[in-house]
Amino acid sequence: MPTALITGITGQDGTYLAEHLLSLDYRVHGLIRGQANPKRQLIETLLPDVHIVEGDLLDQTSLINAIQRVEPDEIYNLAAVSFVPVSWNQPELTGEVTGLGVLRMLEAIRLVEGASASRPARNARIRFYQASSSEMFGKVAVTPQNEQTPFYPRSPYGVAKVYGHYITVNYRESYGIFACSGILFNHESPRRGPEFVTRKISRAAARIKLGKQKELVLGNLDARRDWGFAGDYVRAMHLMLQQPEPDDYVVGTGEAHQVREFIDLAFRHVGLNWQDYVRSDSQFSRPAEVDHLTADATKARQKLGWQPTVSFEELVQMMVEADLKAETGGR
Ligand code: NDP
Ligand code: GDR
Repeated sequence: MPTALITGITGQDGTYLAEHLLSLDYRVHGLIRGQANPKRQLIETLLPDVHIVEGDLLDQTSLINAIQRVEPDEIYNLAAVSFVPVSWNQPELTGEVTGLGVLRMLEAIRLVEGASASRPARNARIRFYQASSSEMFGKVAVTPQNEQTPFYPRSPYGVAKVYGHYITVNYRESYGIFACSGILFNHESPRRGPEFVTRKISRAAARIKLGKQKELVLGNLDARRDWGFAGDYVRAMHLMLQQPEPDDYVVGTGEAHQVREFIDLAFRHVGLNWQDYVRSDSQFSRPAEVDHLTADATKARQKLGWQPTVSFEELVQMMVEADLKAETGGR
């Protein structure tokens, strides 16, 4: 039975990945931080088969301890300060967790596997996945973006992810660690945090329909993103670690849509005209915006055999339906 350790188990991707690995008969451990993390109970209820291990990406020793205790075959590093606007308010924390946290995880693997500059980890057992991001492309040089596209991050979050990406590549090349980086484009689900734009919209559409909310205030409605379903993307993470050689892969649908298209579909799904309820306010605008992201996932399709199964329209409907159910006490 293979064993996996997932950091960021309490996040959107952590729960989907844990479910996927459990369905493949993995023994799954999830790293949870904090003395009394309020999301711990959520994991114990939603994923009773996941074993909880305590640790924090800010604490090197806790990561070494976690690896020594769990003895994982695969580590998925999903933990991060992941909300882009927060990264301007807390840039140092973002750098520490989202950037240096990756180094701490890799150092923990290097130390446990006994690799050094003079002795690469030749019989390395642990396979490592780093959650890189399309935010690294930022002010894009070309469209669509693939593994060769240069990075131009536009936020402290994006800059921290670039560090995490290259330190992963560097530990692979320096120490022979089986380390992969998945450059994933935006992926959403009913479990998406309510601060992200898709969930903010699906939740508002449901609540406005039910008379619980009057309006929805957003920032830039012109931004374009390549949005897919999170449940599809965790399959790609797992596939990357099953390949004969470690490598980096872009994962996305190849289709970009404007924020206003997401709004239009969500409100139409509940029979409302969005122009009557939505307005834009600069309080939700960003100091430097990423205008347009589109994935070229040819390599993931060809080498991993990966493809998305949920269309943009189906994703919007899934999220609005889930929020309607949640708001009427169905979840
Ligand atoms: P979430 O924001 O839902 O989850 C982030 C997770 O990180 C939470 O479990 C959080 O735990 C944990 N975390 C934060 N700080 C620490 C810390 N110091 N030590 C340990 N754990 C910590 O993110 P997603 O699930 O959406 O994304 C997963 C990863 O993929 C992230 O790295 C994100 O940046 C990246 N990514 C996401 C994309 C997306 O569209 N969803 C696209 C590309 C990349 P807690 O509950 O304790 O706060
Ligand atoms: P993003 O996701 O920044 O792409 O990062 P988010 O949903 O926050 O923003 C997407 C786009 O929508 C615009 N927008 C708004 N965004 C939010 N959150 N709230 C609003 O009110 C609003 N109005 C307009 C934004 O300006 C932006 O252009 C996500 C995260 O999951 C990252 O961790 C991950 O790396 C990337 O996706 C890929």
